[in-house]
Amino acid sequence: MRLPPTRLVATAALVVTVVTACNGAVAAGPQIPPASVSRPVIQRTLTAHGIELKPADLTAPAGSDILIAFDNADPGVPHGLVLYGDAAHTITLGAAPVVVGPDHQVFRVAGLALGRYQFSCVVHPMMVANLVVGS
Ligand SMILES: [Cu+2]
Repeated sequence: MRLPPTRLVATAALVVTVVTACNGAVAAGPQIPPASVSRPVIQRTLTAHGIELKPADLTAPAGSDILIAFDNADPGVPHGLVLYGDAAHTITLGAAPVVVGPDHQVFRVAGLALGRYQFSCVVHPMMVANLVVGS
């Protein structure tokens, strides 16, 4: 089949646009560290129960990868956990998708610098917990 010249140009422009969009999405997406990176790995657990995150405060050493185990213990209630890097909740460091409890998920956060970080539920923003990364 032979496309008329105008149709061919439109098709080529569409392909270029899609490729550009894909490249932009990859560059802006979260950087997943390769499995071969030899940082220490620790695990912390957060539970959603009674529309609260427990415990309210977690600690972790700087530079360790953290496996966040998120336990949604509220039957029939959707929760989605996000770890933010700033108080305004504009920097997302890791997240578990929204799921209806009871459910259990694990996500990995790459080594963090010293500081204070905050967990929150995307469905219930008043559900918060702190992560204090120390030395
Ligand atoms: Cu929630």
